[in-house]
Amino acid sequence: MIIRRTVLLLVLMAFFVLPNQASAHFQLVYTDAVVLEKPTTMEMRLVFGHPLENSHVMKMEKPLEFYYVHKGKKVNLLSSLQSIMWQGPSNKAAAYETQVKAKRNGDYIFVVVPAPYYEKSEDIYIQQITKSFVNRGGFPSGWNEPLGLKTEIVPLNKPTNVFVGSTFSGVVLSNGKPVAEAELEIEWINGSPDLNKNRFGASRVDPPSTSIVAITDVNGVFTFGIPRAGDWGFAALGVGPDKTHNGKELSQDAVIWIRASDLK
Ligand SMILES: [Cu+2]
Repeated sequence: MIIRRTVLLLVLMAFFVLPNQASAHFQLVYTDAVVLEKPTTMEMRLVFGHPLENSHVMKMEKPLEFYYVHKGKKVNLLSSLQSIMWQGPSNKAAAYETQVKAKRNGDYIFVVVPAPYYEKSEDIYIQQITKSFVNRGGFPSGWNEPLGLKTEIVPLNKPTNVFVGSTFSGVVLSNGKPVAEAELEIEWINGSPDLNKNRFGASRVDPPSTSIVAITDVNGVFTFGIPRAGDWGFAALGVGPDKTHNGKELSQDAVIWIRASDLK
């Protein structure tokens, strides 16, 4: 009887829990403060994980590209990356760190082009071309401009200064063209990143039972109402022009991170 109940429970779990889990992959380009007043050396981390579910972290290979764009000028950061191990709630995985000086006013737009990651459970490669933003001095300088990436999300609201209760909109581009009906997964960093210990903290909320999804309109635009302060990530799935890698399907995704705060 107990065995039967256990089997039934496992079947139910497989049916109801596994397919519904809100566990989208997200490439993180993370730093603690995204609005800087003084010249600052930023601690940056590149981590590949499931931020809302706050479950296992995935192994990153050395990225193909990592740089920032400041007032139209590209500053290569690839050679500054150092390998680290990042601790998730259930495992550790290879990640990267670096320190970046922000001396001048304006927007620092970070871009990582990761090496494609082989996801066994889906038998596909995933490559999340990811943008995140830091502003110094309150002077905007290009956060709303496309960077000419294979695929990217261009923000329509200032990504370093989004308030809880307002909305965030963006345009999904592939080869510079808006993508209609693109599906986006939306997540919030549930376990606060601890950059001293290179780990995610404990989950602060129970993740929703299914993923949060938005679809772009005919102009490639999506909008999401921000319910909580912190880091929100948007991943447009499979929108990039590259469709295969090593003879297998490639999901080339565009990811953007924004920082939301409470209006006090
Ligand atoms: Cu994963």
